[in-house]
Amino acid sequence: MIHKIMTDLSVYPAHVATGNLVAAAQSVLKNNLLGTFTKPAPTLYPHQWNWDAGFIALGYARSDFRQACAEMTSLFRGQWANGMVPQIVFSVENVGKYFPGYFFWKTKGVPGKPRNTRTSGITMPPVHGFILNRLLQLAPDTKAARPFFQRMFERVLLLQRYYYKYRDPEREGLAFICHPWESGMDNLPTWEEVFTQIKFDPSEVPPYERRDLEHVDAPYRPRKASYDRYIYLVNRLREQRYREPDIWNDYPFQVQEPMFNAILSHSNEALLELGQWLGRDTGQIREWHTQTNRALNDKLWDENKGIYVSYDRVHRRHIPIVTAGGLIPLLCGAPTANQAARMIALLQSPAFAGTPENPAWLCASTALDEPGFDPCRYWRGPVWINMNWLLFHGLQRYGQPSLATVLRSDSLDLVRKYGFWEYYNPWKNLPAGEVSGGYGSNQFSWTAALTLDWLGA
Ligand code: 2M8
Repeated sequence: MIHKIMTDLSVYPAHVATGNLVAAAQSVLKNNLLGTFTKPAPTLYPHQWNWDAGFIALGYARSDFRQACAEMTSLFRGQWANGMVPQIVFSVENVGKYFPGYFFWKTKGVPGKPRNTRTSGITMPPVHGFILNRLLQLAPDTKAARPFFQRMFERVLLLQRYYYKYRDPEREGLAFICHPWESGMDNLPTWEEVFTQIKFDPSEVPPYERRDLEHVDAPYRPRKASYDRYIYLVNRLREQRYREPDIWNDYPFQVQEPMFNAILSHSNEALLELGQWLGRDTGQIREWHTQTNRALNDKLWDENKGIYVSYDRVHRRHIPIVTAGGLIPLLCGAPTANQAARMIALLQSPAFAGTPENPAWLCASTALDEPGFDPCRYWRGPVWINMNWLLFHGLQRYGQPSLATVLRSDSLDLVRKYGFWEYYNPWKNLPAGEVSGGYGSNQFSWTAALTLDWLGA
């Protein structure tokens, strides 16, 4: 199958020679730079995205620290008064090039949205705390950068507080997401399972026109049925003017997902360190961290599967689907030694590693043996470099340097073999006729940025 985006190959070679990896990765970022921030991809994603901005900042940290800071500052221009940092901060010059664009979200005039910045109305995994901490470790001059860290500390603290105040109504220590797009892993089979419980009339889906399929062929992107549901949910949110917390009394998609909460928790840990460096009181942050780690174990651990799974709080049930997100709590220190051993065994089992006859690159986004697995379709199975980066750090934390090295070397091998794609086929032996194992958008920013971070460049 040929993907349309491969027309870009005249401009960007797909195969990257090993020696040129750093230069090639830097040129991906340079080509995607749009004024003050870097867009995730040349044409598919022409605005600034929330967690992308964090990963992208790491790609600049060693070579252009000023730009690394600019990525964060630009994203937080979009922060709402309640602390929420939106999924997208729209660039005025790319109006109409992405769906759903600013006007579809109808956030204009919503109380608390910054007046001069165009944003969507939902959020994304809060990576910013630990990104900030890593930037501090890489800062060429911490004294000169202190005002930046002081400013950002306040902003990120406000963001963390937002989750505990508005997305954790029962004060459990777990934040819920209100849309698959908030997870960042938009098309997991997990969300299909939640959708089976949500009934609506087709007339409740406003008319819309997808733009993603102009850039990537349909088998690599979500199906129409999923998009209808994404848009149905956006419509519910915009009809209620994003009015938190009341809006949640009657809203059908509220899921506590393990990766999202592990990221929230790990950002708390990072803020603890930053707060101490800045001489701030960190008592509240410590409490959040303890509470979230405990709740991850009490509520989202699946003893049967040996991994963390999501909980649908509206329909009051767990969704025992095995995804890479279920392994990410290694990052925040939640798992006990026994839980970590179970997850590590699962990661090395056929569920993720494949078999000697049919080996897989680590780590498939949805486990290879899940009924909803698809090696080509967005988030249904492909390997994502940001997930591998998060897992790499989790494995290091749990004293697994050799397995962590596999995550890193598989990622770099995929980049060398195919180029800086958005996602990759997890099978090492591609089916006959498959011309490339790289899918979605080529010249993808976080793939380049995290390659740079791994290469220490
Ligand atoms: C993808 O999501 C956007 C919606 O937010 C889309 O498909 O249009 C996801 O992979 C998400 O995690 C990512 O942040 C975004 C931009 O790279 O693209």
